[in-house]
Amino acid sequence: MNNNDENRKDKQLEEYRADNRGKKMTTNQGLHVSEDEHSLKAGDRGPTLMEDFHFREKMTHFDHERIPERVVHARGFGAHGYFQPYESMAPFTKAKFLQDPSVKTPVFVRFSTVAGSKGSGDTVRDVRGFATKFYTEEGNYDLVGNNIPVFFIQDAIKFPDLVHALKPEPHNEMPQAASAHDTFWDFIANNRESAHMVMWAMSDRAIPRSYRMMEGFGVHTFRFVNEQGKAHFVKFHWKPKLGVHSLVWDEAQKIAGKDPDFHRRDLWESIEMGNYPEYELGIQMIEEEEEFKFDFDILDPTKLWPEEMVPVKMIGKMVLDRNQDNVFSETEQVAFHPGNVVPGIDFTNDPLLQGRLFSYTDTQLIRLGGPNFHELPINRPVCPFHNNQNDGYHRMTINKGQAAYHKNSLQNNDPQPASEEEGGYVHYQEKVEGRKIRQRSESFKDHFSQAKLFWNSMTDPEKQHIIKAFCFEVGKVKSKSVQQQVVETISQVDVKLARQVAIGVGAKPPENMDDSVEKLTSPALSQEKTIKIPETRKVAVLAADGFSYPGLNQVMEDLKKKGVIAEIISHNLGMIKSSEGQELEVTHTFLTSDSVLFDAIYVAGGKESIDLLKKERGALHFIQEAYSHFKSIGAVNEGCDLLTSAGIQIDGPGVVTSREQANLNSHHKKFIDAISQHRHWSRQI
Ligand code: HDD
Repeated sequence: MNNNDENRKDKQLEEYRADNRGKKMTTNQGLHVSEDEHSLKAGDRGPTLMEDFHFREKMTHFDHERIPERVVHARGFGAHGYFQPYESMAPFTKAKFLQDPSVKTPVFVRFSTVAGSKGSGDTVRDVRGFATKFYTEEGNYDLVGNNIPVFFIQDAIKFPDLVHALKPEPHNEMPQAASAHDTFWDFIANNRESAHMVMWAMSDRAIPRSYRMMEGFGVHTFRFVNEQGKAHFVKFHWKPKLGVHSLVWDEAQKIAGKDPDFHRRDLWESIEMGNYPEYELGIQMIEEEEEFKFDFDILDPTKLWPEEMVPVKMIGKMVLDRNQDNVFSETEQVAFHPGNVVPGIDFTNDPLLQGRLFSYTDTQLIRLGGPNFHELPINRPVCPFHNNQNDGYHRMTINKGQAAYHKNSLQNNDPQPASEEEGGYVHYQEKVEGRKIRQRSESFKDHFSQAKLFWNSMTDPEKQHIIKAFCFEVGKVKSKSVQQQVVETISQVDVKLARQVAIGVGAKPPENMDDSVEKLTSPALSQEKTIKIPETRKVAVLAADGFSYPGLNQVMEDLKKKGVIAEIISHNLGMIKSSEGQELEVTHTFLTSDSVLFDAIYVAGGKESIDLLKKERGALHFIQEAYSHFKSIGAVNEGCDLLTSAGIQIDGPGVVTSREQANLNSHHKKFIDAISQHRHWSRQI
């Protein structure tokens, strides 16, 4: 196999693909099956016979179809693609996949939610996993990150506690896929290292609009090591080409009922349509000599490196351009591990990272049923792999020869370790010395400065969303004591925030309201300054029989030119007929769809159409709900009357209307600009 072929993983997977179409059915032994609807019985009303091997095999396989879901990140969805560097990173790392801008490395990415079970909703308030497997010519490199750059805890030994607190409570297994319950908030109030992360988790970051519109972070500080052995501390970022955008909380909750698969559907459909999700890989680097120059410990995973202090350099791009063939074989069986590294990328002493290096292999053993999960098609490296490990459940390879140990003199079949020059992995020779202690470094003890930095960097609407999120979550907590403790914890971040939350949940507001401390900010933390473009946004066009064809046809064309996807919503499926006689196909009805599944609404003109829509409660609800979720609303001619009937203020923020046929071009341009803004927070709801 050509090591530089960007399709090399796909070609490898092809060897394992099976296509049942047009084939005759056999047993797993290859025997042709003549009958698949009746078990073998003694007489047509008699008992089933034990000798019915086809029944036994079919039923046994079915009985064993499930494997344990992941203990965290159970619900996920993957896609294939490639990564391509912009320039050689040789001065900083010898990792081969980061050397040559002409080489594309195949990748498989799995996005996930953390808390919910495999069948839970996509749009719950949660951290999102963003795990990437690079199939490099030097072996698999896994960047197992999240969409939030910091973590809840500093030491991996606390991970089981965090997860036990977050997951549904053990006595009644509630609530599903939600952190709004007593044990989670009890954990937060009593483990103050979580203060920074919980600010992110209560922010809009935890309810992304799409996997295509969220950032990814490696979280930990890793090391880049170059050919000469010089190291740099490095943090990894994924920056989405479409910008970072979120849902509003009410919308997210409704989508979880209307379409629990919202995020996976969005990813799947975008790839099917050729709207390939794209992310740039960015790195922040710190010289080894500068390790102690910051007012936070750069090895502390509850701290980020403010981008204004340590700029992010974009070093390549990742494009997801192929959907998986089978979710179980790919999304479910893929096994990530932050310890899967390649020469040129190394670890640091971050105690969270160190513990992760144990946990991931361990969990795959129970999840995938033995030590040979690396042989599963999705996990196989694209380069050859040889060692003396053998046997175990589900071994696929047939290792030839008498001796399976190194060193041996009987045969020359034992793989030899490679020197560093030959690509052998050599750990970075950091000098390490210390007493054996169970203790946290003093430099890890500031839990609030960056939580404050995050809060102070938010715009007003973002702050309002955070306050509401706290009020919702802590408001669901039953223990008054826990509620009070949470208020006290967040008063360390911001007293005004704590006061608002206290009022919201009926707790005692903080006594000391002095917030005269210096308010540092990092503008890069706010989503408001993100990329704002209309591409791939979804618009619901409301129309019925008697719509005005020229206007609707033109808006559909203009939206399409800008990469906006428009779908017609009406009373029934089938065709609607314009007043001029032309027909258009309806995509969804008011019953099968909902405004929460769209980014914007457009009401077509045409008196007859609007008269019909005015009688349709679903149409009015569509508009009112979209308005209350701050979405762009466009209307032309009689369409404006429907907005008025829905109680919408014409020409308020993000409401783009026109009654002049001659001005349609500029009207559509304004509507598309409004869609690019994502949401119109200045709207008074
Ligand atoms: Fe983890 C899965 C990300 C801390 C133990 N983790 C998992 C996945 C992601 C992350 C994206 C899903 C991978 C997939 O799609 O299959 N985890 C993180 C990040 C962390 C983090 C960004 C902090 C920086 N994790 C963490 C700690 C531990 C674990 C501290 C334990 C010591 N994580 C696991 C696990 C999982 C997992 C139990 C469950 C399923 C799996 O590994 O394959 O081993």
